[in-house]
Amino acid sequence: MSDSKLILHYAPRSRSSTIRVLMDELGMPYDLHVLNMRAGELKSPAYRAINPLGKVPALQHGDTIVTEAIAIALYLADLYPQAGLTPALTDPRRGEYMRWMVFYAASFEPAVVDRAVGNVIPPETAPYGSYDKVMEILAAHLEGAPYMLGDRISVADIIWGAAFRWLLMFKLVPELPVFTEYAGRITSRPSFQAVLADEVRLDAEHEAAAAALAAARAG
Ligand SMILES: N[C@@H](CCC(=O)N[C@@H](CS)C(=O)NCC(=O)O)C(=O)O
Repeated sequence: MSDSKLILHYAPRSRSSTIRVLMDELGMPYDLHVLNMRAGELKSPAYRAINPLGKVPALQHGDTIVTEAIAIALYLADLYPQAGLTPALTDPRRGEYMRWMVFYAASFEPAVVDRAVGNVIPPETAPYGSYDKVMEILAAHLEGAPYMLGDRISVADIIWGAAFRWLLMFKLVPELPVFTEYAGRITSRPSFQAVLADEVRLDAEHEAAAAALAAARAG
């Protein structure tokens, strides 16, 4: 493993929160570069040089920059297998792990976003088939076991647990007991609770800073 420093480019209450929790769960040392999304810091030229999309998360590891939450999660999981949350290449669960990590980014998120904005795409064209089918598959899968890969928690659960918590709040996934119980099981962990508590403080600071900036610009 490279011993270069890890820097997480992060803004509270975003996909980068999940990566912050994951890094804490993996027990890795890292620096947090906190950006104020409310004040437009993600769109600064300096940050766009790191992620041209102007979005978080982004990870810097020495000279390597990784963007996309799922790519970052896979990268970190393999850097810190000693945490016991990463199915190894030889683990029989590895295929299923890869499947659910990629399903998250390639099928689940697009299905949820299309639903949220009212995009109706024929199932033969949509990469995810249909929103209802995606939810049906996930509900059936989680009915069978407490975690995505069975009886043991893995990196996949940090991703999925955080997503269900967030999307249940915004009513973007069906309020089924299987989803609420799963989200509660994962996000009641101390790692999530610590980050969520810190984000209340950070977000209030960011809101005040953004308001002060707007007032200064107006007057
Ligand atoms: N596909 C990206 C999506 C990242 C993303 O949409 N991040 C949001 C926060 S959850 C963001 O940075 N939004 C700020 C903006 O677009 O101005 C990923 O998975 O990392």
